[in-house]
Amino acid sequence: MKKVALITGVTGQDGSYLAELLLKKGYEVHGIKRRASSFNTDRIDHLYQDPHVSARNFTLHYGDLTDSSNLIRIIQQVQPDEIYNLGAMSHVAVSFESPEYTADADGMGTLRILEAIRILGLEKKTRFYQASTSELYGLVQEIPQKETTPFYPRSPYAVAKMYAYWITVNYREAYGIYACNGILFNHESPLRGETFVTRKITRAISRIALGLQDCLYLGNLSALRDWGHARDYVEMQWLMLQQDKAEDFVIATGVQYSVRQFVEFAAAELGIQLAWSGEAENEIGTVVEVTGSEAKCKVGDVIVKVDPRYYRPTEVETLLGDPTKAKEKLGWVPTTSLQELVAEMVQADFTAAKRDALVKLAGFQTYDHHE
Ligand code: NDP
Ligand code: GDR
Repeated sequence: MKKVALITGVTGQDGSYLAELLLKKGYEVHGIKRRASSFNTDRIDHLYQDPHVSARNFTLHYGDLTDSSNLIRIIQQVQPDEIYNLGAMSHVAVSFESPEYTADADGMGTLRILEAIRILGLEKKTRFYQASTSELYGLVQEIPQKETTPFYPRSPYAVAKMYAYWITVNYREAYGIYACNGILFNHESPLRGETFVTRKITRAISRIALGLQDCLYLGNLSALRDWGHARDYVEMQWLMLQQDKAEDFVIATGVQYSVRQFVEFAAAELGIQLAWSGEAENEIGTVVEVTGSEAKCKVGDVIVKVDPRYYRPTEVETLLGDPTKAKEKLGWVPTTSLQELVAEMVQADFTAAKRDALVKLAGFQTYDHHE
């Protein structure tokens, strides 16, 4: 019998990689997507199967984490062996603008799924994965952070995710549901949303190199993060649901870099060397050497500037994970270095930027998104 999985947030970065992984493993995969006024399935279009073909193993359902009856109906219909709750308003800065919605989707949404499992009597059948986060550590109480490190959330997003974390633990203990939290540190890829800092950097540097954009505006350049590759991390999400006993795990690389270093690596990938000057909100990055044959920017160009608009009311300055438990129990080995991750992201964005440059050269108008 094929295993059946249901993924919330299937249209997101992790949802796409996880759906691909589960389909390769022979699962029947169901995903929940939101209704939007434009197409929002770019990341999973390569997995699409014509609904007119009878033997499908990838099916999308309209739904939303804020809608209990919709979730109950989908779970009743799908009867999943595994639910991966990846859906969330996942942008930390935006959560300060929309705190109530974030609490509803990220916090209450998790409760709604767990209650649906209970209402439908699926406690013994359905295993549940909760996309928990290193943001729970916020104002860090211990370096590096592991499963036992106390939480100190620093944003409405992290506070909502803290509720989700504990309700997952509580339903495991109260009702015997196989439910676990993956406390995942930042993970990136060419599919990363364009407004998260890594992708914002790799897109902008690519466009600047080709003369499509002048400057990249960023917030806190000194923030330190433990960045891994999303493709590696979704494998651990799956493995967490394949154990004898449900447990919570930290997934991280154990290596930390600053946002400033990420910019340097991305620029270097296209043969552009930068020097930094100024302090904090006046800091700028100036081109000091260009060796890349395709890079059009010149020595002396200021291509990075700090804009305090991107500062957060309360910031998470440093995150560094200790994935020892996952290494011992799940056999976790982070396979992608930051340099390899940056190279993959820059190459993908440089190819996209070249396409835009060609379109422009042919006399057609192109518009970039702004944020
Ligand atoms: P994305 O932002 O790329 O994807 C989020 C997904 O959730 C999208 O499919 C989005 O739909 C969907 N979604 C948003 N709101 C709702 C809602 N109300 N109802 C149903 N679906 C909704 O995030 P990632 O793929 O990067 O992350 C996956 C999960 O892991 C998230 O929960 C995130 O908080 C968490 N996480 C991520 C980490 C990372 O570094 N990537 C690290 C730790 C945790 P749409 O496409 O329509 O917007
Ligand atoms: P984060 O990711 O908040 O860690 O949450 P993000 O890439 O948004 O920020 C990382 C760090 O970079 C700093 N920064 C900027 N961030 C953005 N987005 N834009 C900027 O211009 C900018 N300049 C500096 C931030 O201040 C921050 O310190 C991500 C999300 O995927 C969450 O859903 C997930 O839970 C955590 O990672 C782990």
